[in-house]
Amino acid sequence: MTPAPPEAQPDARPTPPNQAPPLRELHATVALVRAFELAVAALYRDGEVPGFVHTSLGQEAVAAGVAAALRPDDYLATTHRGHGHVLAKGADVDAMMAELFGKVTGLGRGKGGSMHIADPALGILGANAIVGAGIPLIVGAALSSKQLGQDRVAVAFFGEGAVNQGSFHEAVNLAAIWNLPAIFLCENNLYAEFTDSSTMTRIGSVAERAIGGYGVHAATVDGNDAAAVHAATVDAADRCRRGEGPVLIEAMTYRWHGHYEGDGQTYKPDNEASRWRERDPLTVLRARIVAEGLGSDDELDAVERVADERIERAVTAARAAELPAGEEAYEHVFGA
Ligand SMILES: Cc1ncc(C[n+]2csc(CCOP(=O)(O)OP(=O)(O)O)c2C)c(N)n1
Repeated sequence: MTPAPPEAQPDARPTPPNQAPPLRELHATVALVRAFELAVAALYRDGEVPGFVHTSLGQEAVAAGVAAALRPDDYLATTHRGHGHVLAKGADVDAMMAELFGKVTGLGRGKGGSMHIADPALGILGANAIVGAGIPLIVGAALSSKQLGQDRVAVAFFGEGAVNQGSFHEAVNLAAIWNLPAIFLCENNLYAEFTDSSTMTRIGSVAERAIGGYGVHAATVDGNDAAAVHAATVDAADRCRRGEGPVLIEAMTYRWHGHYEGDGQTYKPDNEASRWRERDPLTVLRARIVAEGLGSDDELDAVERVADERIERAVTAARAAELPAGEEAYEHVFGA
């Protein structure tokens, strides 16, 4: 049995007036990621984007909520499903799209593709095709921040499937005993590849595992509510910057598409997807924005149109760009 989508709880945790979540900013980011992922799914289906792609459709609120709570100089590491995290942290949209096309104008000059996006200037230490590999990486970044006397925070995104990897346990334990400014951001979308994640461990709650196993502060949030994710991340980053050590956030969410584009999802029960789609991150945000008088449906439609047009421009530019020249096949393979 997989858990049902969380019920909407608009009044469960009233926001103090001086700390209102940036709802319009969150909406614009979710809209941008949604437009990017929809375009990528179609481009992959049509054979324009090579390799494998794993989209985050349905999970966009996590990327938006976390990124809006970070500073530009904070670190981030992500996974095979990391387009949204990287875009929300500020990666150039044209360079992201070109990278997926394998074009020389891409963030990695077209050599990394979807699963190896990085932009160190923005603190984006990389997407990673190896499940769990980004988690120790951010412990290193958090250690450097502490050693250098900076107050930069490092965030690792990972799925609940990665929590059964040794790298997760070693990394969380080390961050805990060294009191490092690390945020472990688990996007629990209920499935790891084609397997119901509840069949992989006796303890269903990742937050409980972090608290009981390693004594770190942990919280579970509605991952389809960008404002709730934002509030949890603001709290986690504050704790980290105050020197209180690492925090784990378990964001409950759902991926709308398959593990990879083209996966038929026959392993999911009937009606599960439709129930989660009722809690579409865009719908959740729009309802709150309209209810709080922060924007009208027409204004929000316009924001979503702008996002679509931005992605269309990125696709046009990526199509027109060149592939890397054959002579540079061995250049930029290792970072200095
Ligand atoms: C070390 C390692 N083992 C196995 C794989 C194959 N693999 C790719 S994604 C995946 C499941 C990941 O599930 P989860 O961490 O929950 O992330 P999600 O795909 O749900 O975002 C697996 C087993 C891999 N890439 N790396």
